[in-house]
Amino acid sequence: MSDPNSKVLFERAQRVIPGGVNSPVRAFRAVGGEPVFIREARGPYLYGADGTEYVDYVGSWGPMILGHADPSVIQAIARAAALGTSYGAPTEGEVQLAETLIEALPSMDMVRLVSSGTEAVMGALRVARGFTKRDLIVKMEGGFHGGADYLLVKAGSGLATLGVPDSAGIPADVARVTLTAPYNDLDSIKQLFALHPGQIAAVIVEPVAGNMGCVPPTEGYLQGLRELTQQHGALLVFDEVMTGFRVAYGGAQIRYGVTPDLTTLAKVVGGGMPLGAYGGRRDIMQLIAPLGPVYQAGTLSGNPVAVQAGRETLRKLQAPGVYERLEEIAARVERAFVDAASAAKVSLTVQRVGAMLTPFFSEGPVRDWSDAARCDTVRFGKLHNAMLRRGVYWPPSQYEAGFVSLAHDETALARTEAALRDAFKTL
Ligand code: KE4
Repeated sequence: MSDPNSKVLFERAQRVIPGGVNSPVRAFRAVGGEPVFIREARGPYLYGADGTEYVDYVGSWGPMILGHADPSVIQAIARAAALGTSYGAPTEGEVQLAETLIEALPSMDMVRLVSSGTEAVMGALRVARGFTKRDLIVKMEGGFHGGADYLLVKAGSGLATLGVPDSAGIPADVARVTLTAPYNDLDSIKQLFALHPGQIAAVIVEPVAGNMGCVPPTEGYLQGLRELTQQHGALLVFDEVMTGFRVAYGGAQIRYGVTPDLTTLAKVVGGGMPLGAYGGRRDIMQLIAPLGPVYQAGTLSGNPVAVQAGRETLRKLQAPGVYERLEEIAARVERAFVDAASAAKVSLTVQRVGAMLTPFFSEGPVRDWSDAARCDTVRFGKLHNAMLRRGVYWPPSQYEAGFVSLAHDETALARTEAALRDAFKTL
């Protein structure tokens, strides 16, 4: 640990917060060492407690697609906050954000704003069960959809990172209603429908998996899920919490041209403030209280400050050329990994979709969780530490995606390339 201030803060934190962090993956357990405490961030940079500058590729796990402390987003937040931080009553901003989301996503006729991706997923799956009057949910091994009990089954992200795919504290009866299948495997979905005829309410999928590292859908996979769910009267739920406005303006349903029945969003749409959303077909969404019998509520749902952060973020993402620029930046980071690994004769597989990517210490392509689980996570940890020591802050887990932002400029990218060239030599 090079940052003494972080060391002191971490010791204090561990006395009062489990593991010293408010979300497990931040603890650096998978990569060794101790977490860097962050004092501030600007553009592509994070600044550690001791002032050390890092080129940031975590981006708060996805939201910071414009870069940190974007001036106009900060201004939107300040302006909104000066008018009061929360009313518990409807506001014009919520309507405007809802209209923007509906315009951007083909799947959305109506949308409900909440405060996190977890809440968005819980709402979407509850209305899917209410609509179909069925109980079973299908998720993919290595898929992560937030903290709802029944979804912490063979889950990715922090659970995969810690090697505990199933969380403790989940009653067997709850886990029983969740079926799992390998990602990118349509036959297994066909089998589940055959085994549980008329009982599956929904299939939820990350249309580009990000929580086992970045794993793209194979050709025809998403369309296959669309057809199978339609055929069996189940709903298709795209969890676009990570991919929404990240892999295209709108998300993976735009990039791959497959329209689900329901979509969940968070991260980018909140611009770094707590905001999530779920939405879809009108005939489904009309079941939600107060219109219908499916109950979902939230004190800070549609929070006026978060809404303005999200609105300003999406407004800036509508500018011409934004996604071409993100593609260029991310392709350059991908190239940097490939070139550094090749120069050091290290076998590496880099997988990228748009502005999200993962370097896998894997002999071949990573198509699903079983491939991802074979990666050399020890070597990944060594690379992470070597990059950190050279001022590049990469997500501290092999089973996470890295994110670029529009703020990653020539200086930040050149520093990244130099750091990677050096770091790979130490592996
Ligand atoms: P939140 O409740 O964390 O806002 O969203 C949960 C969620 C739902 N769906 C997908 C596809 C997600 O990736 C997430 C959360 N992502 C993780 C990182 N992979 C959040 C970071 C963390 O757990 O600290």
